[in-house]
Amino acid sequence: MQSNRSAKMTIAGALAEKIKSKQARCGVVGLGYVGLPLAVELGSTGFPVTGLDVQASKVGEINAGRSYVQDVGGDQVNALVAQGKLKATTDFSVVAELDTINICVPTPLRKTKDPDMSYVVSACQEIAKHIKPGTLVILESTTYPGTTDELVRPILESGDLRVGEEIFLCFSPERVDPGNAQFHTKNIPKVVGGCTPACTELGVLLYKSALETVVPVSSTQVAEMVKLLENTFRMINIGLVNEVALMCGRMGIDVWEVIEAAATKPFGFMPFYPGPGLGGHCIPIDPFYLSWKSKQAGIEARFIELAGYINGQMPHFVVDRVQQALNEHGKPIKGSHIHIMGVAYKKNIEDMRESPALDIAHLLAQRGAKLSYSDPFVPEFKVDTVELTSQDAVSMAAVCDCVVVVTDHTGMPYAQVLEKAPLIFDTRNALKGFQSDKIVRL
Ligand code: SAJ
Repeated sequence: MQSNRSAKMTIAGALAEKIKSKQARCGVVGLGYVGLPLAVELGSTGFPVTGLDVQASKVGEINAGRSYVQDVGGDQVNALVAQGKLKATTDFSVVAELDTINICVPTPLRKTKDPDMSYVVSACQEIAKHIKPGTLVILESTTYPGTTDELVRPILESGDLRVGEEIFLCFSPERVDPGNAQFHTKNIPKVVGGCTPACTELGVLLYKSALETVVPVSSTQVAEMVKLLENTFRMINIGLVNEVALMCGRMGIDVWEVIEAAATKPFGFMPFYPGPGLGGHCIPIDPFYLSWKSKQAGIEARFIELAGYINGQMPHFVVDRVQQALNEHGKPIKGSHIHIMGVAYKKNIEDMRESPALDIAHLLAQRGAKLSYSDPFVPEFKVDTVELTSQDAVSMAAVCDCVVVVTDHTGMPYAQVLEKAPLIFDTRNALKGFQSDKIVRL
């Protein structure tokens, strides 16, 4: 009669063998900018992968061999689907046939700046209905420390399977940086921490099979906190440099020149740049997962709150400065034609989530400006209830009262715009190196 302990070792051991031999049937829940690249990476490594998503449209695209994620080539998806290495479904009953499941669903904030865990909870509830013994589950969605142990684990253990014995549970922060040509899923070091040592070992084994560098940590809480430190670090430093920009503006100092010179320090300094505000689905969101949890632990995260306030004020600051610049040209903002260059939340991507351009356009329209925009990555842009389409920047520069550079996509016709525009407000130093009294910089 096998001892209970050796039976559990057998379960973990059998799963380890499946992973080592690439026979493990991998599932990825949530096929967005994190899940789809991971599914493709696992499939390219040789694992049979099943993508799971609640959106039938995404499932249909993948099964038709097409990609809808900027950094994933349609040819990659098509090849994997043709080889039978990748398929997608909305049917969670397939979980019963899976050996590993990575959860990559959104973790947004509610309007009250509290974490919205609804996507994670519903994914885990679906998984719990069908999960079999010998399954490794890894949560990748950015979240507060304690989520995996306090929220996910109880849902997965709602049946008679126990984490660390019949099933295994880890947290591994996603570090996808959309549009980054140098770093992608395979070569970004992967941090992973499990509920038990056996969980961690299996998580490390899976990622080592597909990725270049794996960084095991001692717990799920450490892994959860790693990601929040990374992104809170960015958000606070962006807030700091935005505040320095406000100071320099008042003191008549060129903040861009200050940062460029400070960046010559070969140690102990890392340049961040002022901008029109904080966009994206990570940096404006993740730090508030940390401040929410730390408040529960009795610590006010004052740095986060203050940086959040400063970053949130930047669109208002930009609009005030535009109004001031127009005023110096004898033009009220009301009735002026303002052309916005670049509306995505950062350069060279198409993503509009939390883009500061949304706030800036709304505030300008609220003050009576007539708006147009150019963005090669964003063909349509809705300002309040008005649907705009991307226009040719040079033609617009010739007829507008002011151009506002909000997102500095590479390759936009800055020189020609400068030639034609009567006034340019540059929030990104996109016209670095150009000298003209038509340019007003943040
Ligand atoms: N921003 C500034 N000044 C800066 C840097 C950024 O105003 O110096 C603005 C951007 O314009 C954007 C927002 O902040 O509106 C966020 O920019 P980001 O460069 O942080 O880009 P994200 O949001 O795509 O962040 C992702 C993150 N990746 C993950 O969470 C896995 C972040 O951790 C990366 O460090 C970042 O990409 C990156 O370095 O590109």
